[in-house]
Amino acid sequence: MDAPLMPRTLTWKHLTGEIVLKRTHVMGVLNVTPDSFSDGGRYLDPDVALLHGLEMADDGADIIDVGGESTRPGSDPIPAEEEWKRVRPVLEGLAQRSDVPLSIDTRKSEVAAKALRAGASIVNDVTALRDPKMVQVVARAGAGAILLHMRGEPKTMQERPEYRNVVDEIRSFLEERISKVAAGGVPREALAVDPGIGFGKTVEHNLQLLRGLDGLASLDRPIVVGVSRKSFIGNIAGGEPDERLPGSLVAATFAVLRGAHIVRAHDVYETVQAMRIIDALGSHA
Ligand code: HH2
Repeated sequence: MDAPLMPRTLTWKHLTGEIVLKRTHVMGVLNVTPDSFSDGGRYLDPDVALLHGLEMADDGADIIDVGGESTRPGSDPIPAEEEWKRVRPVLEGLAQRSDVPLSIDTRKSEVAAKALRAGASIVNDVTALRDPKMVQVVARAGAGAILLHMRGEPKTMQERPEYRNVVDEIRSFLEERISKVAAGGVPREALAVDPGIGFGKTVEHNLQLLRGLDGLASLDRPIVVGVSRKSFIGNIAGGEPDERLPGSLVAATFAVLRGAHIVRAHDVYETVQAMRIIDALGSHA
C-alpha cells in the first residue's frame, strides 16, 4: 500500500531569516492607528504600542504586524508621512528589544522602504504589491511579502461584492500576482498568500472561502488568514469587536484544519494556546 502523502513543510524567506512552517504560526496585530475597527486609539501612543508588542512577543507571537493605517471597510487613506510617523518609533523599539520578525502592514512603497530599513522583514500589503514600486522595494531589500486579495478599495469594497466562484477567483488572482511579483524580482520563496477575509466579501463569501481554503494549497505558498474579531463573526453570532474572541478562535482553528499556516490575531496569548492544541491533535493530519 502506498504511504499517505505528507504535506510538504513550507519555508518562507524574509529579510532577516526564514520561517519554517512545521506548526501553525501566529501573527500578532499591532495597530498604531486612531481608527482601526477593533483596537483603534488603544496603541496610538508609541510607548503603549511598544509595550503591547513586547507582550505579544512574550505571549508567543511568531511575527508582529505593525500597521499605521486602517483598511477597515469605508476607511480613507492617510498621507505616507503621517503613517510613517505612527509606525517608526514602534518598529525601531521592537527591532531593538525583540527578535520576533516584524511585518509592516502598508500599501505605500515609501512607508515599506523605510520600515524595512528600520527593522521590518516582511511587507504585508492588502493590495498584493499592485504598485510596481512596491515590488521593487521588496525585491531590492530581500524582504518577504504577503499578497492579499482585496476586491476594490477599502472605501468601497463592501458595496455589493459579487463572485462567480469566490475560491476559484481568488486562487486565480493570487496565482497571477505570484507570477507578476516573481517576474519583478521577488523570489516565490519570499511570498505568502492571504484570501483577504472581509476585504470585499459578504458573510457568505467569507464562509465559502474558509470552507474552500484547501483550494489555495496548489499555490504552494504559506497561507495567512485573518479572521480575528472581524464583522462576519458579529453578523453571525453578535458581539462588539472586542467580544468576538470565542468566534475568532473557532474560525482560526477551522482555517488551520483547512490548510492555513499562519493566523493573524489580536489576542495572541489565547490564539497561541488554541493553535498549540490543534497542532498537538494533528492539524495537518
Ligand atoms: N486584516 C486587516 C488588516 N491587515 N493583513 C492580512 N495579511 N490579513 C488580514 O486579514 C488583514 C490584514 C484588518 O484588520 P485590522 O488590522 O485589525 O483592522 P484595521 O484595518 O481597521 O486596522
